[in-house]
Amino acid sequence: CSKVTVINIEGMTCMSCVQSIEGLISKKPGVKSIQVSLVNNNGTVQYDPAVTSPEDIRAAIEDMGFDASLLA
Ligand code: 9UX
Repeated sequence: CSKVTVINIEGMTCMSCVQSIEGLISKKPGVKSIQVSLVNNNGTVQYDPAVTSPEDIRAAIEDMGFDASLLA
């Protein structure tokens, strides 16, 4: 099964931020794909809800030093 969530990410200032988030989060179990946008300050994540959750992914991005929040 597969779901999509959009996570707001504040604090990204260069493309290396984008690449480090994509690189690390894409390796997280249950994450099928992630595409981060610097201009939109967000990340679109396709994930398996049996393995991970939007809150879990949000917390992982937060742990990298960014201010991440779930959209309503
Ligand atoms: Mo760029 Mo992002 O020098 O944490 S990698 S700001």
